[in-house]
Amino acid sequence: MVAPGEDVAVDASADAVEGGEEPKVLSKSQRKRLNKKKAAEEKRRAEAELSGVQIDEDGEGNGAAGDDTAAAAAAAVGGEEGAEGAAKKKKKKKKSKGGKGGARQQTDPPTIPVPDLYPNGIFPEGEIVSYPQDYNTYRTTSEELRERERLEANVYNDVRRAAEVHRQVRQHMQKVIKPGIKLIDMCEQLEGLSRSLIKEDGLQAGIAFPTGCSLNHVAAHYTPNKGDNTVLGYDDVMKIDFGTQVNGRIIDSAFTVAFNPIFDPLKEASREATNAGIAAAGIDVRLCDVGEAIQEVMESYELEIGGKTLQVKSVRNLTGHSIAPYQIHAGKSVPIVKGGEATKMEEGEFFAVETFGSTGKGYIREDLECSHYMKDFHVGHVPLRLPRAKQLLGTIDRNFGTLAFCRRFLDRIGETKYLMALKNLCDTGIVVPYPPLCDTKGCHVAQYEHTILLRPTCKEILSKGEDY
Ligand SMILES: [Co+2]
Repeated sequence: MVAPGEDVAVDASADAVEGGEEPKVLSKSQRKRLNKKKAAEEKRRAEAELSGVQIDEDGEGNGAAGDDTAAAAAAAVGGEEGAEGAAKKKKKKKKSKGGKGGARQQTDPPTIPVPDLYPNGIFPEGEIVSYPQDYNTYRTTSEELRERERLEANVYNDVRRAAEVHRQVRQHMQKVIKPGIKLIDMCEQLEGLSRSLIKEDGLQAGIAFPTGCSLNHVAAHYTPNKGDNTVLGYDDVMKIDFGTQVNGRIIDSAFTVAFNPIFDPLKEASREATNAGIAAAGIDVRLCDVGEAIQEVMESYELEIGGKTLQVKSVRNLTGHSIAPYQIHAGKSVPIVKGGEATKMEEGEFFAVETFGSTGKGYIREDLECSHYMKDFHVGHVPLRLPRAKQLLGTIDRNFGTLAFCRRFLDRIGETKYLMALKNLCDTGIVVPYPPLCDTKGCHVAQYEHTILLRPTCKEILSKGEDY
């Protein structure tokens, strides 16, 4: 439903740019510059807002941008209540988009790059959650910590752009994915949409890793190679795991598709286990405690297949992970069973919280043909004798850097007959292969995953959407 107050807010912003009547909270010097050179100032203003210069006290918003600022400020200042209020506001605002002026509305199917949907360059926040731990309550209101967040405003904005693209891409694909779809076509469609919505720009913005579409007992790291004619079936359980990135800030998020309702409890187990892991996460929280919280929820579910009742198991040798710029696995693991490491989560860290629920052994091993590869993040210069391997490495450096890629990505940029060279790069340790990860044949695995950010003042579930 359109909230009238919100529409007014959006229109007021448009006027502010057109007519020179900027929100009252702008400083004098900002006002001067605005009158001087409106076009250039628009960007500058967005940046000022991003770093929290404007604070809209009444929370009504003096413009679309002011509204965003209000949300950010509320999240930072008001703790749970403020954050929730801000989240609500954002929801309303989203729905009121595409009114007379202000932000543009996405088409169906989506065709407008996300940066073009947010003309002020400010992308929506994820879900804001305050830290539950007693020792963290001071964080909600600390002015010092808010200042620390202002310094990170551009990073937050980059990763939120990647998150908004992830939401829009997946929500469209959820409508498209039906039994009978060929997986390779599905992946190419998803990746094409990611590239266009993020406004792909070399390594500055684009896909963060190949589209995983692992089926049934395959838990992760499967995407079709050229010539793979696998078609999605009614009884398949498919994990769609894909990534977007802006300036190396990665969103890694996944969901499960199954058409047969017998798998509903399996999906729910993983979805709720992931939510439990996210709820348990926090600054100075031990990773083993997150794992225990996940397992407890996961293994409280059971499902019936062919008259047999099966308890869902957490896959004990799969984990979530910390994320750093251009580094999908940055060193810390988020276990999904108890008994893990006591290492703590820290302020400012990004984590992919992902859980895998299985009807099999709950233990995976590498199997099947490899499609996923990634340069070793820490590898230095390695002298190569084979000219073809040298040339392929140059292509990988230019196109993917340290981001993961798949054989199809090499195909689409025109590489042919690269398997020997690729093997050489793997043998020398420069590139690491990531083969499919499989539980026992005949079983089914579900997965849900979000990327979260442990901000100084609150936890932000960056990839949260209305779907999951
Ligand atoms: Co992940």
